[in-house]
Amino acid sequence: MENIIRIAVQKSGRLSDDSLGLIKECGVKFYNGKGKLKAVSHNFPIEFLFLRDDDIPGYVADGVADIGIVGENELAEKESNVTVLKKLGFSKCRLSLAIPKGVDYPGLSFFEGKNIATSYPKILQNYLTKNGVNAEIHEISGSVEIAPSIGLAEGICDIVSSGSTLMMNGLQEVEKIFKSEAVLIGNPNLKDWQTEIVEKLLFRINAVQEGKS
Ligand code: PRT
Ligand code: ZN
Repeated sequence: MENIIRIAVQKSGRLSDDSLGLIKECGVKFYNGKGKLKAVSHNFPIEFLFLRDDDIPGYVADGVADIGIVGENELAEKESNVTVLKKLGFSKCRLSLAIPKGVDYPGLSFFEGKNIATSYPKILQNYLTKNGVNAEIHEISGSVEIAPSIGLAEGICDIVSSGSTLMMNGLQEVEKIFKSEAVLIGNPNLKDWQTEIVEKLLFRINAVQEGKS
């Protein structure tokens, strides 16, 4: 079999459509049947692995996939050993601290000794440490926005895009702690022939992006 590289992309979710859309705009053709976990292109030496976004940094660091597309938030949280090859400009969002609406906010000291619910404990801990705040972090995997209303935490740290989820849950955004967008990541130890293929793909991605700007 000829040499091909593997790219890890999100199976379904907020990154999937734009990730696959970008690859298609690069002229890379493939068939991804519903529910399929793998696909091979028939006009470019690349194979697709469809995964949960949480697993993408780890698979690329381990070399199971050579490259991948993931949000910078997920990448920072996993602290995996990968190289960021290119910022892709989609799936933009931020990680923010939020507290119930109407509660007075004097500044970061508000969180001293308080409980904060989040799915991003590492990014949050780094931020709190850097700012000299001691707070208790409660890691939960979803529906973080309801934590204050059920008495689990005084504040939350979660992804914000338009802000409407916070508003619907009676919360106010008080600190923006991390900015994120989708990035193309790569294993740091690619062989020369793999790097050559990645460079070809990057050349096409750059052309697509320049065509848009
Ligand atoms: O199943 P899998 O694990 O693969 O997916 P997932 O559910 O973990 O992630 P998914 O598909 O929701 O998001 C993938 C990535 O998209 C995230 O890691 C971010 O990098 C990026 N992204 C961009 C977002 C948002 N925008 C976003 N708005 N991820 C999540 N949200 C959620 C957020 O959690 C909150 O509940 O949307 C809500 C806030 O949105 P607004 O517009 O109401 O502020
Ligand atoms: Zn996920």
